[in-house]
Amino acid sequence: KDTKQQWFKDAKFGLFIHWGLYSILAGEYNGKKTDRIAEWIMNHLDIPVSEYEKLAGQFNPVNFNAEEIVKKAKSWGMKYIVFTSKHHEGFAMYDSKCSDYNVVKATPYKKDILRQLKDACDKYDMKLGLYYSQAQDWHDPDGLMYLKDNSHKDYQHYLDTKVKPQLTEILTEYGDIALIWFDTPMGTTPEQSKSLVDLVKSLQPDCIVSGRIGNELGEYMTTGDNFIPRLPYEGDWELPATLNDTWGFNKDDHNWKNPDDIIRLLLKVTSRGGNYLLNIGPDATGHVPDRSIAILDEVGKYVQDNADS
Ligand code: JFZ
Repeated sequence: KDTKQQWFKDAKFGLFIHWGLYSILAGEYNGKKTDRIAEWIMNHLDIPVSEYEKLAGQFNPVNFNAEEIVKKAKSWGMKYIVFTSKHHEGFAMYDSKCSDYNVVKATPYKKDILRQLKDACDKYDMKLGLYYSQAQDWHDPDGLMYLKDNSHKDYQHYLDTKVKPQLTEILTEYGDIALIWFDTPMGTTPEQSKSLVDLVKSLQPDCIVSGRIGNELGEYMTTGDNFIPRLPYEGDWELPATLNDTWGFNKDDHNWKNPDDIIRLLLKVTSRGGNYLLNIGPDATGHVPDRSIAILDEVGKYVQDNADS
């Protein structure tokens, strides 16, 4: 019997962390605001790679405190954290040997965010999964970009020279990784998806692969924001959700959800066998928005008061 995924079935509640260079723009570039999710600003406002990559030179999140975040997640009753090791922007939040476009080599901060987070997770016995944007990469010339012409690109070349080497790094240099949260597969072929699954499994057999690997090769279904599958649903599933209307930090998004509504949804999700993965988006200094903490403190209090274990 396959029990490697038991922890996921039991988890119920997790913390998503969206963090990258987009947190510097915080929803605004050259006086223009994005009305969409803030981590997509490069795409939505058509910011050229040569301009966007300069943001790395400003990234200095001195307020980032991995232990604080992990301790908070623990206090909220969460059982796992999923962190954006590389989002669509293409920037690695860890010390990558195969792309200098990363937090250690390209920023004044120079420290490995993933390393700090993993150390803190290990210390407090928290599972860490990694979001990795396998298809979209707006920095690599051969990475895909949603709603743009990708026909001239050598996608396979990008998979071979960036995705596979980077997946190998995050799965060999940071200890146990609970899951890889792939996303937006776009035109990835079944063979290509399979080759990524095989790579993950060859390096860490117990690492779970998310549904957004594409081509129905994932080991659980991750739904759209606020979408709950109809019963009966047999497989494992997870609902990722934001606390306002963005994943990455947006200074102008104050449309925060009500803690009571979040608690209601948590009950609905868990009663149907799913996991609720709630997001925070730290700002460019590494600070987690106060409102996010306040909401989760309230939700967490409910969870702790009603914990069954
Ligand atoms: C994707 C990303 O593009 C986004 O930036 C964020 O990381 C989010 C968690 O995942 O966005 C999606 C992808 C698929 C759906 C919704 C949002 N979906 O299937 O409903």
